[in-house]
Parts: sequence; structure tokens; C-alpha cells
Amino acid sequence: MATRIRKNVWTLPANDETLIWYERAVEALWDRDLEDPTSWFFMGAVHGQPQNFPDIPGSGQFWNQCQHQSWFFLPWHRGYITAFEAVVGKAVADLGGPQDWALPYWDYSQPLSENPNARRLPVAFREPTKSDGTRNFLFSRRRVVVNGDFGFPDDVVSLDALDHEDFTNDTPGFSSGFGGPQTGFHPGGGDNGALESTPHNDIHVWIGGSGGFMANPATAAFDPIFWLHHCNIDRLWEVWRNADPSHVSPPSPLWRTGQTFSMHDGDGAAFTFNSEEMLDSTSVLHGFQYDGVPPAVEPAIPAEEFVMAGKEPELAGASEAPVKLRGAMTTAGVKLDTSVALISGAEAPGTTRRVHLHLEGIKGRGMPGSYRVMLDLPDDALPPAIIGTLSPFGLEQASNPDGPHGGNGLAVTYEITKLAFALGLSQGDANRLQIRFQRMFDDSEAFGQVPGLEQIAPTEQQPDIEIGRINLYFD
Ligand SMILES: [Cu+2]
Repeated sequence: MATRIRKNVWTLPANDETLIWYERAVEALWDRDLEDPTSWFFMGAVHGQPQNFPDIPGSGQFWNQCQHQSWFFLPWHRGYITAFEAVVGKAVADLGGPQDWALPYWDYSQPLSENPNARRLPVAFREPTKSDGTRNFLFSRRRVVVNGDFGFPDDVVSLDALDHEDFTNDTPGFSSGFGGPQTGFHPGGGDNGALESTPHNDIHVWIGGSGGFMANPATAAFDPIFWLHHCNIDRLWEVWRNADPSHVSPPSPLWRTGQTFSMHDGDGAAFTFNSEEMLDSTSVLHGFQYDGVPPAVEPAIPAEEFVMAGKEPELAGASEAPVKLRGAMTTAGVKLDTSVALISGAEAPGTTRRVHLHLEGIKGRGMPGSYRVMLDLPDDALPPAIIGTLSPFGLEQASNPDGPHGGNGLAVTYEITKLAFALGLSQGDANRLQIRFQRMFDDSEAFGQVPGLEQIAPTEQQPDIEIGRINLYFD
């Protein structure tokens, strides 16, 4: 069968039937038994098993498999959405639709000058019923808004992740690279790769808010928009790989062949894959390519493990106690070590160091939604500067002391070099910073009873979130 082409959902022609067939197939998948590996419920639980879901034969091996805060994030999700595409594609063909149905992607980062609707939920996902009055299976009441406009700000759809040169990086306090930190099999906890952090985590939490399916890995894949979001994240992996020959995949056999994942294909037959097998998209199951992204060219595997340019990072400041995020705004102090300078006299003139703000030990329960992270110097006359967004996707899983990460929580890194210079941190006379966390929304009351969806209970706990330590590193 020909390689399937995944297209931008917002630029499908007016008479295109991709989403009409998607909706019909989702209904067909809903009708299948939980025990059927091609059912909507089984496939959603492959990502995460909701709190009140029963265990079934095979659930231990096939459910709760999602890879987050890991260098397996991209290859695992590629296998997952392609398996889903195979299942939906077979349902579409069985219903009399095209043989080559492909998952469309939602490019929320497309410039608004090109597509004013880019940040809006595609129309087919918005209404509870179709034009004939019957249920729309692409609708989910468990989203923050139902009219399609989430109001994503620029920092939530930012593609700065594409500027990262390395796929993975393990230097403490640094960003862990485009693709995420080196881990074993890892359902969550620790540092996020740049793409996983933004836009991936941000979009999840902005859609799911503090009670919706998308905000929690245990329920995210039960919202039909999940698959178009992840299709876009997967496309951005191809964009990054093709943008520069230095953007190579990890040569380490630990990444390439060291971890095997199990799933089911369109016929419900189990299959396994590793990361290396995900590199050529045309040979993943039925094979697929993205409209508008040139074919991937994987350069020769470099002989040596690539390492971060620069020196060992130096800790230039840290918070003195854990910070509990409460109410609309929380302010935390960070004491600076003024002996650590941004520009060192021993270096060549003009040599600059990069500055990284590192949040670690982010723990809690429930789904608190997103926070805007801001930096302020207490004594200057300037308003706080925005650093980025904190979207704690996977908070509960990463906080579970019995979990694979021992409950060490999540970690996030923001590179703030430009801002540090603009604020004069290089002068060495500022000895205190303030980091502010502004809660972006509170919609905990927004979700009512959900007809037909009672079997997937959201987490019914008041959100509670704490940041173990805030660090400032100079490299
Ligand atoms: Cu996701």
C-alpha cells in the first residue's frame, strides 16, 4: 500500500472527508469491547489507565506504556499514533471509506498571518452533535472551552524547541535537549525535552485545564484531539531532523535498540518496535509522510557521542526552601551567589555564558493547570519579565513515591540568557531575584456531568503543587 500522507487539518479542502471518516471510525471503536485491543478504551489506556479502569488480561503488558520526560518520548509516541492510524484506517476502510486514511495534524504554531484559525480547535471537534442531531464522537466536554478558542498565547505555541542542536543532554541544570533526557523505560518524572515541554505539555494542559482529559496522561488519549496534537508533535520531530545535518538521532544503542515496546496493529495483532525502527517513517507499519516536510535524511551516525558545547555549569543561585504554589500569584525568592559572574575576566572579551533557570522536584496532586513563570529583580523599576509557561503534565505520576521515578517529581529548564543580560545580572551586584508563578486559569467548576463518559472519571482531588528548588545556572 502506498505511504499515507498526513496533512494539515486546517488546510484540508472544503470537500475533504478525512474528519468525517475519523468521526465514524471513532464511533465504531467506541462500540468495541474493552478487551479488544482495537477498541477506543483499550487504545486510550495504552497511554494511561484511568483511575477507575478495571484490569483486563494483557493490561499489565500493554497499558500505561507512555514514555514521558524521556528520550523515548518521540519514538514511542510515533509507534503509538501510527498503530492508532492503522486501527482507524482499517475501520474507515471497513466502513466503505478510502483505503489510505491518514491522521491529520493540528499545526497550532502556524503563523496567524498565514492562518488566522491556527490556534483554534478544528470545527469538527467543537459541537456535541452533528448536523443531523446525532452524537459527534469527536466532541469532548472535558476541554477547557467548547467553542474552539483556547486563547493560546505565543509562548504556548512557541517553536523555540527546534533551535536545540542536540537530541539529548544530561548535564544537570541544562535543558535535556530537543528529544529528552536519557532514561530507561520511563512513564514519567524528571526533566522534559524541549519539544515535550513546549508546545507539547503546554497544549495538553491548556486544552485540559484543571479537570479535562488532555491535562493528565492517564486520560489524555481519550480525547479525540489528542491524536491530532501528537501527530503535529511527531511532524515537528521530522522538521527538526531535516532542518540541519547536525540534528542527529542518538547513536547510543541504548536508544536505538536497547528498549522494545509492544502494541497492536490495525488487525489487533501484537507487534514490537524499537526507536531505530521509528526513524524512517515510510517503513513504520503502513508507512507515512508529512505534507510539506521534505523526506528525512538521516546523516551517518557520528562515531562519538555528541556532547554539549561549553563548560560545566556553575550554580549561580538557588531558592532556600520549597515553594508551594497558592492562589493567583506566588512569589519565590532566589538568592544569588555574586561570586559567579556571567562574564569572566579570564575569558576572551565578548565571551558570554548562557543562563538557565531550572525548576526541580515539582510535585503535587490533581491537575492545577498552567502557570506563567516570570522573573523580577526586586529593586528595579521594571515590571516582571515573562520567562515561559509551566504546564505540569504528568504531575501525579511523577509524584508517586511508588512510581518508577520514586516520586522525585518533574523538572523544567528555561534558557534565559538574553533576559539575564537585559536585567543586568552580569553586573554581579544583584543578590536576589524573584520568580513569580501566575496561575493561568481555574476551571475546576467548569466540567459538569458528562453523558456517556462516567466510566472515565477525572481525578477528583484539589490540585496541590510545590516546587522543590529553583536553581540558576551559568554554563
Ligand atoms: Cu502527549
